Amino acid sequence: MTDLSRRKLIVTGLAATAGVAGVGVAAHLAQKYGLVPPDHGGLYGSGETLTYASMRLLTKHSLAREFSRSQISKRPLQNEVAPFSEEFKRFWAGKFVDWQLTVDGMVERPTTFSVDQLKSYPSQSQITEVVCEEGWSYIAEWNGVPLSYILNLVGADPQAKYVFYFSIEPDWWESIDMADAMHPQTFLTYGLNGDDLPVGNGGPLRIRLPRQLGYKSVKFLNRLTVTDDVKKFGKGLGSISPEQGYAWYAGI
Ligand SMILES: Nc1nc2c(c(=O)[nH]1)N[C@H]1C(S)=C(S)[C@@H](COP(=O)(O)O)O[C@H]1N2
Ligand SMILES: [Mo]
Repeated sequence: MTDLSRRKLIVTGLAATAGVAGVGVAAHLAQKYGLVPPDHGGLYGSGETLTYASMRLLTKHSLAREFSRSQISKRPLQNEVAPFSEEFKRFWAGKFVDWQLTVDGMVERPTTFSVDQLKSYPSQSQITEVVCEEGWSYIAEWNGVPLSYILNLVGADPQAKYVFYFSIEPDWWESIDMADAMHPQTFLTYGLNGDDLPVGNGGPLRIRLPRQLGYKSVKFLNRLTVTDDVKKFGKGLGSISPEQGYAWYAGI
């Protein structure tokens, strides 16, 4: 099932349960609590708003399922990526010692981190599932540092609404709200199943966001920006996904 049809089902189900008046109430609540996603296309009856708002109200503090070591998939799948740029190949040839993650925007101390610096912070692991909107999934152990740790380190403005994040691949950029950015399972990962994160899975650095579909877990991460202003990026829909027909909020 495509992400779109899945979303329609959720919305249809919600609307059926809530009734037409309920949809209006949900839309009202969404607006009141700032739960209107950047890619909403008009508030009333908007599938994006209902999905995001209802999931946020229900699941703000919920955890994605974690698995045991014995449930790790035999081979982590690697989705196809576009051909690597010359720039990326140079980083790769240098074993990524020069790779940098820049963190800027609404932060007290804009900072640039190397992968080794990120590795020097308290490392955590999670055994979670990557779920692609195309219908496949696998379970793996991810090593990294919680994004919340880095946001606290740079002094991210607690009032800011979003974290935008970018890959060295120009067509891969996303954003999440602060609830997901500070969520304990949102990691900057540099390790997979006990080894360095393979390039095929987004090495040297990738965000892992197990509560959303795979496409939100952007590979080859090189910049994070804390912001309130979604309009500054692309067409102002929160990420490149809505520009291509996928939802900005891809909760699972
Ligand atoms: N930079 C970048 N990040 C990306 C992608 C990509 O092509 N480029 N593919 C996304 C999609 S659609 C999925 S499902 C997951 C797949 O992760 P995997 O290759 O580790 O299985 O990565 C996501 N992150
Ligand atoms: Mo995907």
